[in-house]
Amino acid sequence: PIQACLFDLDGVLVDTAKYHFLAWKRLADELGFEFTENDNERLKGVSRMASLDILLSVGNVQLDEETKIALAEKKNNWYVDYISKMDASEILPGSLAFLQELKERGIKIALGSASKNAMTILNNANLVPYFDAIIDGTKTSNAKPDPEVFVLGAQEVQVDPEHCVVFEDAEAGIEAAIRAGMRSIGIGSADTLTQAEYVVSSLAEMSVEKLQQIMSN
Ligand code: B16
Ligand code: MG
Repeated sequence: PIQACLFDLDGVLVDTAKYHFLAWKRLADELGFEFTENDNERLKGVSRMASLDILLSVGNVQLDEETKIALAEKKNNWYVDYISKMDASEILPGSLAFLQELKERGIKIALGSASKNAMTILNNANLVPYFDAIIDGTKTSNAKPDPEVFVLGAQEVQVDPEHCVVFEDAEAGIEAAIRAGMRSIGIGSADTLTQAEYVVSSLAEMSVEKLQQIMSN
């Protein structure tokens, strides 16, 4: 049976993907090229600097390292400004009920996010009390699909990988779960999350009973 659930943050528990998009689009606007929501799909779950490289490739722009660091910081300042105003209303449907049920049933809860801004988001959304472990971009050195973020989370809650399940909206995150030797559930569409064991459109479709049932197969 599953003893720990590890959650990605952006796109799984909270709707912050729209703020990442707004900030990246603003940067593309300044640089003078088009950046669409479709382009933005490729940035999900990807680290900040890797995201910038993808964005610049969309605009066919080449820059030196120093300029890139400055642009990433600029984007982050806008993003931090957007998320500083967010609150619990931006928690995605079903998240709170599922976290509550996991807690009541004694299943450990860990965060496994690439974001260096995870604590700001968790604090603003009042989500901190649910977590037994919080691993984010400030505690890891290798980005997903490297399994580091989930391996550290499982260690902190002291559960073996085979009893852990990862909830992810990005293909890189599902791959990280597989490489960590964990089970996986995709949040989104089965067309994009092809490697996930099972896919739901949101956590509103999840319950502990359903989880244990899916994972017993
Ligand atoms: P930051 P997750 C990821 O968070 C986002 O999906 C991704 O779009 C972002 O670039 C990355 O965090 C880094 O975020 O710039 O705030 O450090 O999905 O792993 O929770
Ligand atoms: Mg995500």
